[in-house]
Amino acid sequence: MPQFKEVSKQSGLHPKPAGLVLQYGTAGFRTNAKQLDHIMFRMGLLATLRSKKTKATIGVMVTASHNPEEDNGVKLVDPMGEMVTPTWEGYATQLANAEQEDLLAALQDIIKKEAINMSQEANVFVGKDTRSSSASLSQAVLDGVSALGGHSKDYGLVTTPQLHYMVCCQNTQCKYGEATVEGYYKKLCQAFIQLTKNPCTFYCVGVDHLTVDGANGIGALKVREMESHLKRELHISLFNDGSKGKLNHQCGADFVKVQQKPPTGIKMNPGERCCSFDGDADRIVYYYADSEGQFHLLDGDKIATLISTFLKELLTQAGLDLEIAVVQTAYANGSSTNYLEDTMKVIVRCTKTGVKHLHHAAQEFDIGVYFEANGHGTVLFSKAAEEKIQRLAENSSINDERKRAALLLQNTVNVINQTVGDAISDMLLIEAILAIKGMTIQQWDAIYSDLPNRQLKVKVSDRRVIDTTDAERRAVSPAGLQEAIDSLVKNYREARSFVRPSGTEDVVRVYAEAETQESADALAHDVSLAVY
Ligand code: 16G
Repeated sequence: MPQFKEVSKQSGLHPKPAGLVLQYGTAGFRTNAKQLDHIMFRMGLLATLRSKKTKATIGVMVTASHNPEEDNGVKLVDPMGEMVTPTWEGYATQLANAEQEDLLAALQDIIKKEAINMSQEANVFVGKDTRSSSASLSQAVLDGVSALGGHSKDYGLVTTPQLHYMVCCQNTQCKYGEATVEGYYKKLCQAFIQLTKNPCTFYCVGVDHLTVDGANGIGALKVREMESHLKRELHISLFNDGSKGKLNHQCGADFVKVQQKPPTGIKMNPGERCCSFDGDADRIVYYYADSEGQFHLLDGDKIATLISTFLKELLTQAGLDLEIAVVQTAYANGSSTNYLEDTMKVIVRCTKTGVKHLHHAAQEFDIGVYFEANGHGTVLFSKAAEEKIQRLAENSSINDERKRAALLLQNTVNVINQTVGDAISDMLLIEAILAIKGMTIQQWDAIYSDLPNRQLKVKVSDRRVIDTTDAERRAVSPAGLQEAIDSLVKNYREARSFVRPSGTEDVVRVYAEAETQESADALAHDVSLAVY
């Protein structure tokens, strides 16, 4: 095949270090940036094949999310903006690990297995985060695409969810929106402005101000870009905007969630809402300090509760019979699950960690709200649900209450990036909900009280010896581990604990929750020793 000559030639410029083995993990490849040049080139090749196979535009995002600045990574985005399918994750690993001389054979193997028509046109969208390594690595992706004769569009610096959005817009012939960054801001901000034009907005509760920690990453840049579209409807004080600090260092959503403390580099006034993005702006957590200076975290579980409560109320007011569910993972705080099931009476599902699992489960409902406790999440509306909402919003013969609810639902659909968790979109939605409900962050926090919890990581010689079941809530191997955890849990009240091998780091993660912080800490410690 003529393209193969070019692949051979170009791959010589992006050689694989002999013997290096990397795995397409929970969210793509992720490791020290120095090891990634050949991976990027090959992901350019793979995205081109995937595009030929699906006859659609495919996305490639160069980012390592919340990892340190020295790392980088790459994620592939499928036609509707979702994560690439597991079979192709397998191909990604296969292609990444083929030694230099076996690369063409590995490519041919995929082409054969998938019966790819090589004369089919291919289109790939490429985006990157602000890491210093991202420029040359995204060039390597572009080289891979052109080596196989594909067309590429380089979006340059974008958040991960923005790239997912562009891919979806392109493949829906712009039904989902315009495939430009401007189009993204316009769609989300217009919906936000419509939502908050309600008479009782922030101004009547005196909290129109939001502090944002941009994690010194791409999200900060994009919040700045978006501000003019918000028409001063939301006043944002942006910290950790990349002008001084290091990406994700002592800041960002992952730091705040795991450390359960505020990021450095921000100014927190008592009672004021603050939020942190992660390094590629696909996660968000909220927090505030009370008048005694005590820190309060509102994580993905609190966000899911706020959003699902709001949607459920609107569905009732609109008189729409749509099934709503919340999808969580094992990390969801026990109090959130109890509140959702017992008080809110919504369906709750638990899946394995990783966005693709939650996204998939959420697709089974009319409205699926999915959030990981770490702040990654969004809301999915089925096509039928969107159509029902649309029809009601256009119906002129319904009463004012139903009409108002239908219009709010319609604008809620438009403010949400349904392709993937999106810190910017989630932030606008949360701000709008608080405004509409005239709710302070303290009132939101008081919906339920989190059970104290602790997360630890344990370094072991081989984390793969741990295998789990029941959405990672129980260990099936090594033998005896689950029994040991069960007996440790019995020592504490309202306790729960689980272990799972990380999909992004060479560690085992331990989670524990219990009635008091001391008990949660002690249980996590005990369980770590059982793993070790
Ligand atoms: C990745 C996942 C995130 C998950 C985390 C778990 C995506 C886009 N991101 O960041 O959802 O919570 O991995 O990491 O899927 P772990 O396996 O190391 O605990």
